[in-house]
Amino acid sequence: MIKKFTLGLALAVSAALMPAATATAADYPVEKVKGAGTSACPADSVCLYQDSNFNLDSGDDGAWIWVVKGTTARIPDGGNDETSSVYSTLNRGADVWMDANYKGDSFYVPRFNENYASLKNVPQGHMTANFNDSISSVTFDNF
Ligand SMILES: [Ca+2]
Repeated sequence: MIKKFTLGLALAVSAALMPAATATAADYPVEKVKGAGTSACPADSVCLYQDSNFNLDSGDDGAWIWVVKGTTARIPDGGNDETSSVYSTLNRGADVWMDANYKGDSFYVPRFNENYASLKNVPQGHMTANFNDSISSVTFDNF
């Protein structure tokens, strides 16, 4: 009885892990969707919004969200240097970088934090930096 339960649990765990393994296998695990608001950001993702205020002011045609599912050396699909707001649903930290390959200035994006509705004055120590239309790569922290 216990053995059967353990096997069932092991199968359930491996099934739950499979989508993540598939997504991180891609070179650029990024999905491009249209949407607005932090609720449009899927679970376990860093969402790079084309416009400020999480695309909420973007008009009838909407705007793009690049949904980042893993560490990405260069945002694909027209998303390079396009981000104007950022939101994360990850259960770990992430950093967004100005240059490709995790170079240049960066900042840390905590989970469920709405402080980055605009990227024009991101705190950098005692200064601020303008990250608007600049983000080129994303790193996910290890657990
Ligand atoms: Ca850049």
